[in-house]
Amino acid sequence: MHGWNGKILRVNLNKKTSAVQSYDKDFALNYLGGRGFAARILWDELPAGTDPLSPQNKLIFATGPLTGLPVASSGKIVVAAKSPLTNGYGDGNLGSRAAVTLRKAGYEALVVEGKADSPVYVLVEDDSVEIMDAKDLWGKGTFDAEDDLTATHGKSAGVLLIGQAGENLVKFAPVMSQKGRAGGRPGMGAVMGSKNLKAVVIKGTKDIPLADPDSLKELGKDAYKDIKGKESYDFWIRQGTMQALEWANESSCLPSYNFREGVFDEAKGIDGYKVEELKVDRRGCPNCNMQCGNVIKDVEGQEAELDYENVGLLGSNLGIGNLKEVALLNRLADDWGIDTISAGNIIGFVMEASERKLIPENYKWGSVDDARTIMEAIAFRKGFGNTLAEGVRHSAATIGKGCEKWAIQCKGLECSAYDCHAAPGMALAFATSSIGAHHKDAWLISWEIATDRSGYNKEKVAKLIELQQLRGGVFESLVACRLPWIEVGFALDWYPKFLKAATGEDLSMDNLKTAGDRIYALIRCFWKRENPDFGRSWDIPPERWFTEPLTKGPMKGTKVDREGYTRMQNWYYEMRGWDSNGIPTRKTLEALGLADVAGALHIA
Ligand code: PTT
Ligand code: SF4
Repeated sequence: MHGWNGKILRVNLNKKTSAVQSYDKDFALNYLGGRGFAARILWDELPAGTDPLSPQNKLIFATGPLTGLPVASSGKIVVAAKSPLTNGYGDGNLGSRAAVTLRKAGYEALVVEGKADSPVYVLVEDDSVEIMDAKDLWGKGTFDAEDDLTATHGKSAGVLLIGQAGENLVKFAPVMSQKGRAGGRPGMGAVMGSKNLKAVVIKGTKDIPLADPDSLKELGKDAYKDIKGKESYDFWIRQGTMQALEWANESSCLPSYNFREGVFDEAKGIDGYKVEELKVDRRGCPNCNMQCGNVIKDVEGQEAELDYENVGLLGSNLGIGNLKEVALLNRLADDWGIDTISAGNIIGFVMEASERKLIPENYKWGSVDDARTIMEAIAFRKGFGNTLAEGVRHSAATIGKGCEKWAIQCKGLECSAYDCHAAPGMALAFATSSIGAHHKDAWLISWEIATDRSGYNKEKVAKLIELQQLRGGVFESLVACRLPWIEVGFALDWYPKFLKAATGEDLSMDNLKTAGDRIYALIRCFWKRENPDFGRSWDIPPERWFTEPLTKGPMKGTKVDREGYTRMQNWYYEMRGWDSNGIPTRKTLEALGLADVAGALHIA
């Protein structure tokens, strides 16, 4: 096989063993890599009803046929497991040297199962696999722990690790790398912690087998040149994802005060231009020539890497208009290994609960000290932080008194930084995303705002499905960063060309989209198998967006129309070939080569 190594590395922490498993071309073509591999492995191997924090859960690090190649932004890796936050499928995608070194060690994926008796890390050096003692690393933040591991194993080693939040099983702890790359929002870091696994360190020196290495090299060079020549490239380099902040505020979708509003009076203090003023460095993922990690110094003079989502949730959503204060919260989240989106969402929820006097603590909007106190309580599970560490859905259910209506989540995952009072299509995108309310599968909102923002129509639903195929299916499985395509207009037709040179296979965009549909349907079935009552009532966005209109900004008075939303939800199921309860039909599953999955779920 070319393009794929054809090997998955298995490590069992109970038995202290490792093994290499081969897979064939059919598996590669049907599931591509990354999310596709992870979803199939979890479906095939997890006994139904597995406790996500038990040794039986499997933690999967998976790359794809483009990972690590000298082509645009290919230094990414998917981390997946059954989620302890949502009880469904969970994954995330982070940039890390480990993405490249895993492929160079000869594997597409590493699957970790079992639980070590005491803290360990896994060391992979090509064919050698060792389970190493990590007692001295346990309890350390990700910054110090990664420095220690790099000092021991050298700078060429890729490191994936957790902070104290993952050790403490905070249910929205992601896996971290390179002091500012985070992936696996629905608690992949907690799954790692539950296995007593502090880190994975990977060194690889082999060549990835390629069908046509010369063409790939040429294509890669041309592609990097193409990206650099794009009109929007220079502005991207200046602001990166932070350029979205001005747009979000002007478009009234910047979450403010726990997603009550879509505009923030102090937006100028935390926007992309402010970043330009304060920027001291730029970082990013391997193999990328449009690196987007903006580094500034926080209020304590320490470096922190900022992205739009982080600033939306830890800034405007908390009423904080000082970027250096936001950077402090961002740095602490990176060091403790806690997801910035869920953390900012939950802190906003707590500030609102305090304002409404539903909890005894007196927290104030705009106070970085209060936000820090709450985040620390979560990361270390102190006091009420122990409840908050279970996620906003659980916290709202614990407090009761109607606050579930303003717990801003879908399927248990906290919404990322787009207020949807005036974006019904994006509300549906959050509600139907495969991991809970995350924008990665379908960032419909920019298209929606630029077209028919207030419409409830089939065109919107069709666009949503297309984005889910491309973003949630293709990019998550190839595995490559999608930002060259989305942010600077790098054409999609480069990807089949890269694949042809790497694998020798003619895979058109339509083939890839079908693989995307297969992966989406499989993940949907995984949710159903793990949650027997799973169905259309799980695809509903937060109540606040239906019932509390915006009170200011250009979209003042707007809220989501429930009937219009239901119509779009119905069209969505029809277009996907799912039944009216949102479950893929047998016909759809068979057409995607998933008859066995239909059988396992007894779908007639
Ligand atoms: C992603 C989510 C995002 S999406 C952001 S900012 W964004 C948050 N970043 C966090 C962070 O930082 N620290 C922290 N402690 N928690 C964080 N949680 C949040 O995690 C990220 C970029 C970005 S920046 C985005 S949009 C794109 N995401 C991609 C994706 O999902 N798939 C893909 N094929 N390419 C992507 N490219 C872009 O990557 P999750 P990263 Mg992240 C400090 O993983 O779980 O999907 O959550 O990977 O290396 O940090 O790059 O405005
Ligand atoms: Fe990483 Fe940003 Fe480059 Fe994507 S554009 S690969 S997120 S540095």
